[in-house]
Amino acid sequence: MLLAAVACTDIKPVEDRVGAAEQSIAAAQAKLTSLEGKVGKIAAPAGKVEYTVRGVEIKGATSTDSLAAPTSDPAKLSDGYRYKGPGVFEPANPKRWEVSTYIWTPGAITALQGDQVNLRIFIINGDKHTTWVEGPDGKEVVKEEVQNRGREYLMTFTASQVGTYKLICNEHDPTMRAVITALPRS
Ligand SMILES: [Cu+2]
Repeated sequence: MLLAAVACTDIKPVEDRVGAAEQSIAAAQAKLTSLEGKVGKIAAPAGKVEYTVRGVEIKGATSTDSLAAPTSDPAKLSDGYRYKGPGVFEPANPKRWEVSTYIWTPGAITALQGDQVNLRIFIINGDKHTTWVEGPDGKEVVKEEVQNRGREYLMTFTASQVGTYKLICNEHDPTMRAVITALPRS
């Protein structure tokens, strides 16, 4: 009898600990079940995205020996194109003709709604670009500023609206226009 009483006394604390452990496991399982219901539904926190954008001029030239000059002036197709016809700008090389345009590269950027978007802009070609950012609603979200060759500029805005923001250079629009698409966060 004495032996049995000792055994019961020893087992009781163990049973208590097992019971406590079972309660902890049950609580953890309940927590896990509640979290599983939220998987894929938790929006990522708003962040900061930064892109380096370059202002560049791209050119294409040939000779009338290879290809006749265009019959309509490319500069009249859009404000964004430049054209140097045969002999007009290069008398010493009368057969050469050239087309060019200014662009931003990259020209398409993606962000999530609520992100702070930093555009770190470096001007490689062109002495002067008057640059600003337009929001999806057509309103100015970054004030217009003059940007010069060889300088770096930081344009910052919060993409509070879903839709397309535009980085625009007045002098070389519409070709010098980059789009920043703000997607819904979840
Ligand atoms: Cu420009």
